[in-house]
Amino acid sequence: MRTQVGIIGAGPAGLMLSHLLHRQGIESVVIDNRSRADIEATIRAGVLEQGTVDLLSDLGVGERMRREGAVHHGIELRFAGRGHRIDLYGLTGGKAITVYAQHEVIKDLVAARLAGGGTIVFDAQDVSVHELDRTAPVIRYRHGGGAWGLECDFVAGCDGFHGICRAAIPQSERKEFSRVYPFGWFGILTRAPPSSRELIYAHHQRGFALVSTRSPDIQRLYFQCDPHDEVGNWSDERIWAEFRAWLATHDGWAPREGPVIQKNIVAMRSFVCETMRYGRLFLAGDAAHIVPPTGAKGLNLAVADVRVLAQALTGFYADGRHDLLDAYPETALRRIWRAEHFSWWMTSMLHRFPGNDPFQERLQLAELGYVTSSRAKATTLAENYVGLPFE
Ligand code: RFL
Ligand code: PHB
Repeated sequence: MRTQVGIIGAGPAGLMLSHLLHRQGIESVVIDNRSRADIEATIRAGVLEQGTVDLLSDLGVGERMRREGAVHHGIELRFAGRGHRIDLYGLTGGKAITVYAQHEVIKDLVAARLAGGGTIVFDAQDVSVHELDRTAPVIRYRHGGGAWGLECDFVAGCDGFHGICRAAIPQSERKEFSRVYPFGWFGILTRAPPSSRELIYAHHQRGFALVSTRSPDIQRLYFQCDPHDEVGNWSDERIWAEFRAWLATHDGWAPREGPVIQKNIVAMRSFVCETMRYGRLFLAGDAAHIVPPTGAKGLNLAVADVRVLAQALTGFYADGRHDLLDAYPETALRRIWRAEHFSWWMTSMLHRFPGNDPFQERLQLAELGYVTSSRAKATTLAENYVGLPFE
């Protein structure tokens, strides 16, 4: 088998890349080690930046998102028992975010790619990459009882944080930066109508909580937890008691409660792998970087990476240019480090750190007070949250 670009991973990065390449007449094959049902059912992100929304629409895969996604013009920061609105729309000259679940984006991207004649290999096993420093790298994998080799011009490593592509870059060529946070997020889906028209990011003495939505009758909520805790330790009653306490306001606000239909615990880390290229292998998305979800940036960054990578590959195939491919890591890393900083800042401002002393808590409250009273500081939050313009 042969293709122009072999893409490992059918997450947002890999699927978007294959759409972007297809639009330019460049062939690709996407290979994932999970089943289609599995990738379409994994609950993750919810917030899409304006640029991500526009790109999905440009690619002709935004129809259901426009119909079912919810456009939000603001978010609430809640602390010391009071809510403060950040007017994203007003502060950014008319930009907004769309709340539309990542697995719905995945469903739309997979369906459109298959309908357009694209090849996505699901359930591949023992995926490995070879000859990356030659002109014809090879992806090997097992599928349907047979062993396969896919020869390509380039390999796109879009296989997430735990994938095999980053590890295929020799250690001596990689510089990695990381921070593991001493807390996780306990996430639930609950069958109840939205508690609030906009997302609520809440700072409480005992920790951070977030109120998000999925649809008119499903909510997504999170609270900060011990990353080593287990979901089995948490009954619905115990979960709701935490949300009620952490989200309480002086005027008696309470979340709308319903049966908890899904629970999971997410670890929190920041991570960047510098160099996102080795020979003919290019990393994109979570394979190269991780942000804590507080800034809602991970999926959006994955999309921004492949936007740059697709332009570079187009330059190569259309005009024989190598310069854009050479510049890919540097171009992508500028946006990545900005998003790393924003996500770290939001995380630091809103979470309780173990051993949080009263001094640190007062600093957080001072910063939250400033963000919600200074137009300049609120604009900093707003323009990063809706997504900075592409270069
Ligand atoms: P993905 O989505 O992890 O996809 C990688 C794909 O690669 C496959 N794979 C392999 N395939 C073949 N061989 C192997 N050896 C393979 N190993 C792995 C996997 O099966 C998978 O299908 O990476 P990608 O495409 O880079 O996308 C990244 C995003 O998924 C991630 O950054 C976001 O989910 C982060 N995130 C959020 N991002 C946002 O932009 N907005 C949000 O509101 C937001 N909220 C979140 C989030 C992530 C969360 N969790 C669970 C970490 C909320 C949460 C709770
Ligand atoms: C979500 O809806 O899952 C969500 C929203 C905002 C975040 C992270 C996750 O910052």
